[in-house]
Amino acid sequence: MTVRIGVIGTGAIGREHIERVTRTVSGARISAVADLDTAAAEKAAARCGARVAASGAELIGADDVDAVLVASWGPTHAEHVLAAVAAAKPVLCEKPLATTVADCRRIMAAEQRLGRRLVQVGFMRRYDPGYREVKRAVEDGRIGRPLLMHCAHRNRSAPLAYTTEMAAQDSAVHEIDAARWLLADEIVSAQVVLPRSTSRRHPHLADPQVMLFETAGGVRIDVEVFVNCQYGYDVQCETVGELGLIRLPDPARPHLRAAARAGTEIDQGWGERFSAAFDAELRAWCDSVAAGTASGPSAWDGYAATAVAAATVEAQRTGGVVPVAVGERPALYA
Ligand code: NAD
Ligand code: ISE
Repeated sequence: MTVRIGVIGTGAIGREHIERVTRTVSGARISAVADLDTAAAEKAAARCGARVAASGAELIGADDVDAVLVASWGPTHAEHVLAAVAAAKPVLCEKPLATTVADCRRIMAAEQRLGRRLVQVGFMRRYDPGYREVKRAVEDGRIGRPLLMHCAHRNRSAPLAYTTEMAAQDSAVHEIDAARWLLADEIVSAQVVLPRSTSRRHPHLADPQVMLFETAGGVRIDVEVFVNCQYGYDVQCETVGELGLIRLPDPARPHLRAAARAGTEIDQGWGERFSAAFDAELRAWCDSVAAGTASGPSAWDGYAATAVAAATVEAQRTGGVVPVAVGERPALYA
C-alpha cells in the first residue's frame, strides 16, 4: 500500500519533508498540499506531482489523503491536529504540538475519546543516531544513575520575528523533549538566568539564555540557548552519571588539515545537522501509518514539552523557579 500524505504548510520544513517523502521514503507519496500562500503551495505541488488543496480543512477531509503532515506555524497546529483526529487520520505534527497547554489537553482528550493514538509529534532528535546511542548507554547503566545533564542549543542567527519566548517554545523545546526521553523522567521546575546579551542580536531579544530544569527524580539540567552564536548550528548534550558520562558526538565529518590548521567543519542549520534524523523519523512514521500502529513521540510528549516551555516563559518573566505539574499520564500513553 502506498500511503498518500497531505502536507499543510509548504515553508522551510514543509518543503524539506515533501522532498524527503518524494525522494527517500519508499511506500509513501505526497498527494496534496495546502498553504495560505497559494504560490508557495503551487510551487511545492509541482515539485512532487501533488494537487493543491483549498485549505488545511479540505486536505484533511479529502479521500486522496490517508495521513496528514502539519508543518504550518505553531499557533495553527492544534486546529489541524484536532481536525485530523476527528477524521480518524494519522497525523505527524511538527513541534510544538500546540502553543498552549489547554490545546494540548484538547488533543489528548480527542485521542482518548477515539481510544487510539493517531498523533506523532516532530521531535526528530529521538531518531538521531547520536541521541539514540546516548539513550542506550543511559538505559543499560553504562554511566550509572544519571545526576546531571549539560546541553547547548546554538543557532548561527535568528530572524527579526524570533522572540525571547521562542528560545523556550521553539528552540529549547527540543532539549526539553530529549531530556524527558533520555532520562525517562518528567521535568518539575524551570528557571531562566540571563547573562548580558550578544551585540549580534535584534534589540528585543534576550540572547543567550541559560535555562535550568529539575526532574521528578532530582536530575538537574542546564541548557544554553544561543541563537545568534554566529559560527554555526551546534547542539551539545552531556549526561553525567555516578560511573561516568556520555556526550553527544559531533556529526561525522572529514578531518581537514590545511592552511596551518587541523579541524572539521561545523553544520550551519538544522536541516544539515539532523538530516539523518529527519530521514529516520519520516520512514518510521510512514511505516507506522501503513501498519496502522502509532509510534514515536506522542501527544502526551507534546503536551509535557509545551507545559515545561510555558513554565520556562513564565520563569523568563519572573526570574523565579516555576513549578511544572504535568499530572498523571493517561493509560493510552503508557
Ligand atoms: P515557515 O514560515 O517557513 O513555513 C510555514 C508555512 O506555513 C508558511 O508557508 C505559511 O504560509 C504556512 N501556513 C501558516 N499557517 C497556515 C495554515 N493555517 N494553513 C496552511 N498554511 C499555513 O516556517 P517553518 O520554519 O517551516 O516552521 C514550520 C513549523 O515547523 C513550526 O512549527 C516550526 O517550529 C517547525 N520547525 C521544526 C524544525 C525542527 O527542527 N524539527 C525546524 C524548523 C521548523
Ligand atoms: C526551529 O524552529 C527548530 O526547530 C530548530 O531545530 C531550532 O534549532 C531553532 O532554534 C528553531 O527556531
